[in-house]
Amino acid sequence: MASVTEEASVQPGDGGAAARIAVENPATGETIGTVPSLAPDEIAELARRAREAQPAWAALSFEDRGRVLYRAQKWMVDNIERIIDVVTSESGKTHEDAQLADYGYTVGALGFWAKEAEGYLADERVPSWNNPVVAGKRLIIRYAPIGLVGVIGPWNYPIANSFGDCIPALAAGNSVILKPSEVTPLSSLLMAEMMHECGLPDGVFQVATGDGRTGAALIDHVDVLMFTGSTKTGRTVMKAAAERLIPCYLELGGKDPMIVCADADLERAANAAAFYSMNNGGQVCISVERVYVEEPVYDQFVAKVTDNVRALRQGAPAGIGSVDVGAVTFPPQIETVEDHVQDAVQKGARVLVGGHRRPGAGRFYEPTVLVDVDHSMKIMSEETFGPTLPIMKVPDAEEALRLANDTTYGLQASVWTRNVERGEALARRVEAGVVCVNDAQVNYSALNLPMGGWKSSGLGTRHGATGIRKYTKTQSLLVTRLAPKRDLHMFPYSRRRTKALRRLLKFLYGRGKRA
Ligand code: TXE
Repeated sequence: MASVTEEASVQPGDGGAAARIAVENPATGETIGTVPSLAPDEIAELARRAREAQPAWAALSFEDRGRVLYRAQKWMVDNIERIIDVVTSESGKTHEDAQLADYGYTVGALGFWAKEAEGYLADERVPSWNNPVVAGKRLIIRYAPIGLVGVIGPWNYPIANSFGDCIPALAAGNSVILKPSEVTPLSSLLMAEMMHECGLPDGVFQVATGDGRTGAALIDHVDVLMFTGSTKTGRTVMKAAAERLIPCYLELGGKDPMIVCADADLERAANAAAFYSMNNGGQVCISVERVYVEEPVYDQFVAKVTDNVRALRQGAPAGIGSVDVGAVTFPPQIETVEDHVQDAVQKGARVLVGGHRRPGAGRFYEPTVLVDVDHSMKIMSEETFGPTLPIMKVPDAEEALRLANDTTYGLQASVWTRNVERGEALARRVEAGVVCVNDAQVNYSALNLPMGGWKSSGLGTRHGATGIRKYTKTQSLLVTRLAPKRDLHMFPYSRRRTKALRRLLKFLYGRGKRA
């Protein structure tokens, strides 16, 4: 076990008076550490430090800030075992799941934002020819750091979905306070230790451990909020942000559909269905949550998926390559998974693989495949967020599309066909923020491709230009160099100048035929 244990102590503001939160290893049931639950006055103190530190950090060049991020990247490379140990031990996920996303995503993101932040945030010149009132003036868009960024994270990816969102905020010149999930706070504390060792000035990045009350207190102090979690809490968070009139970006739940057309590469589609529904124990906001298969290939697809899922090894991770599917990280989540499977079975679904909580130590739910499902069942309409794969037979892709869009969610989706033109055409009709053709989830690694939900799956995006500009204040500059003593539209109004202006407007906008 890594050294972020017992008394996780890199937390500033831990006055010791606050209640402590025990951190459990979900794969073994052991308590592996405790962290403080910060009270509102301690959050206020963190915010004060953050605001004190931010101007000097913002005054550095992109290159200088990038240097700290590059150092952190090297730190991650040098400390890979320790990082993966902390993530696996507090989440119960496999080494491979921790390596691919929490580690792999973040180590790449540090370099990406170090390199790209300047380009995304460079001053932009916009043309002034579109209105005579501003013609010839210099028009500039500037992206200034917003100040203090609050990030509230979930438990499913303790580094990627928490610290990962802090990186562009730091690159943009902000200070950041991260409130990790109370279920998995140790990874974020390790990231704070890393940033400190890599020379980030004190106060620029701080971790505020605690539960929802600590998160609510944080919203009272920040200038912008990035939240990842449930739709229910997302609504609460947005109300609090509205009270303060601060921008708020939300990445919430999903019920991502997979549409398998009859001409798909079935082998690849079946491998992908098993992997993208079960990786990270299915606890992925962009997990394949439901599948629609065109009738001619349904039986073949189900047989392949069933074989794949039956072969999965599950248990407490005991090193690299030891198991395929890990534990259920969040205690109440296993009740949700059980409830969804039982509800489906009661309404006529058949379980082909799994279908039970595993007895013994740790919190595990068997990788589960269900068929004969329909939209009256929770497993097809509510986020399950577990190792389940319900598969539904459809007459054609049009029906699949109708069912795919029959949801309040709209995070991601995938379409599988050898006819990529048709696949892309179908993808454009899916109501989701991201749609992959012959792929799933991997778009998250494309850091220059925005990712965010439609409908109840969220607001705003991470990644790409919008993923860093959301941590800035846009300032527009208009600079006039050469100008007459008095412009045509200024006082005093006169008949002659008004008529001249009117002729100009008619000349500019009144020519040409209209249909
Ligand atoms: O999320 P919450 P939970 C989904 C998944 C899961 C469900 C609930 O379906 O079953 O969400 O998970 C903090 N003000 N996802 O209960 O409550 C909280 O401390 C400010 C999808 O963990 O949304 C934690 O840090 N903050 C998701 C964070 O919000 C508050 C990943 C998320 O908690 C708060 C995980 C408040 N009032 C679960 N209340 C995804 N999109 O990837 C709580 N928090």
